[in-house]
Amino acid sequence: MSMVPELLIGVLATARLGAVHSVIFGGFSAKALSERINDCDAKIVITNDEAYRGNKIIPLKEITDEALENSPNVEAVLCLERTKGKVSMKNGRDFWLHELLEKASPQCEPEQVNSEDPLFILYTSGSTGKPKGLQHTTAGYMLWASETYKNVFQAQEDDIFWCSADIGWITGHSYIAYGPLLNGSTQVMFEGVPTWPTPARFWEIIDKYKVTHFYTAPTAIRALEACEPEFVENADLSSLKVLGSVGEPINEEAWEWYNEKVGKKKCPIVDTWWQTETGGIMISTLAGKTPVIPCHATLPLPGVAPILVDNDGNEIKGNPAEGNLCIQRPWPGMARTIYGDHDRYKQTYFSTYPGKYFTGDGAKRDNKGNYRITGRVDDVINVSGHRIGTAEVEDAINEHEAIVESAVVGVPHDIKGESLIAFIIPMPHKKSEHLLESVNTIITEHIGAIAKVEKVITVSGLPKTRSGKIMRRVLRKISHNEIDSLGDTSTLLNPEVVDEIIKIMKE
Ligand code: 7RM
Repeated sequence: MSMVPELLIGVLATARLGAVHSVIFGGFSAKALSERINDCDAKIVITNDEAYRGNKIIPLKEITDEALENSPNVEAVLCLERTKGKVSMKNGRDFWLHELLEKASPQCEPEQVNSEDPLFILYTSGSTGKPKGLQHTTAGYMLWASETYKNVFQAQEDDIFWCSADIGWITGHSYIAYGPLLNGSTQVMFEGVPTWPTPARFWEIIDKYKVTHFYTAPTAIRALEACEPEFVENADLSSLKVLGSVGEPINEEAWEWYNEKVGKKKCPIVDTWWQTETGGIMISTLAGKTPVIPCHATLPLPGVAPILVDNDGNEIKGNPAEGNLCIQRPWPGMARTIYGDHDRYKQTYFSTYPGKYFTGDGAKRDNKGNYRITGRVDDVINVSGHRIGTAEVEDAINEHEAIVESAVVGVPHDIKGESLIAFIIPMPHKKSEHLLESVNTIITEHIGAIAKVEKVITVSGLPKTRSGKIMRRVLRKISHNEIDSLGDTSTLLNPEVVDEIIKIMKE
């Protein structure tokens, strides 16, 4: 569904029934939707006829219909009438929500469940393989969403909270659906995009509803910073008390702009570091209670035990320090498993540094113990605050009839933070015109438009280890123009391709 009230109601209603929800972002393709439905054994799908997204219409029911061709176990589809666009309804399977509601009883006793019973499954990308369905529990997750909301944002009785995330991501789960509501907060829910109909949209909403707490992502801040200053200057933003940032490291320029133009230098900025896996915020300033340091998440929340380790897993003691960010002890909100694959859960999070939860992020710690997250140290790329696994994108590209093999890396991007570029080996004798376009068509079909690549670079070989693994590190360094620090490439299976790729990139 799009960000309509019925989405939030659907989430809470599912929990009330003691059932498990899995919200899937409306930007995913039919194939991605079907894979997730099948992986979590979903029985009922709730969707819109269509969704409005800026000036576009997204045919959600049509995408669902296509997905269900490969998801035979779904028993019912509930469809919200949103645009009144034309859709086809399958007899016995598809139901209009408004018709069901006419006959439904207004009474529904909440089902009692155990604290460790699953509340939801949410899919996220990792460095290898297919997206993982992270399973969160009823009591632990809700406790963590609720307490972190209260402590970090410090919203009071009459405050108005607005988190601009989509409920299709964990930020929307924890800081729209659960955290604020568990605390009785009043909040704004927004169905739209920041730049439509004009880039004043966010600021007008803050002005109109007298928003006091605003929580968004650096990518949105950068996109709006790049627009004419009148858009932000013409709105009355004096209601704001606290600003939040989430999803990716915030760069200094964006931080300063957010602080000056939006917060008028009077609103603490809480830079909140956390993950789908952690359920809620782990490292952050507590608004008005602990110090703000530009671009720093600062200190762990009570009960959170971060630790930095080197690549061999040794703890880096003392300050300042830099290393791989791990968490030493469990916390109530942590995901309990990857649905259907507990071994993968252990392998992904607890095997790199035995006995510790590995976040996949790198971090620095200053003299006073404040953390600054530097970004992913694995093959996950953060595009506009969305986690994209290189393996997933490569799998899609490799389906291209004119491509033998591919490797995807992230490169810095002014607005998105990072964008994707693909190195590809073309199939001999196949015509490969309009490669960028056709590669992006395949990616859009397999995953969704959020995973599109910015560039396709044709090479004759990809740097590989002797065991056949693609050395994305080498490609990353070349595309970041860090050729001097490539490290030893002589142990590669095919060191000669490195020079070739450097030459192509220079051209
Ligand atoms: C909440 C969310 C998680 C990844 C995480 C980081 C990055 C998130 C920050 C951040 C620097 C932050 N969940 N990340 N917050 N990096 N500073 N304040 O985004 O599962 O979708 O992504 O996002 O790399 O591992 S997520």
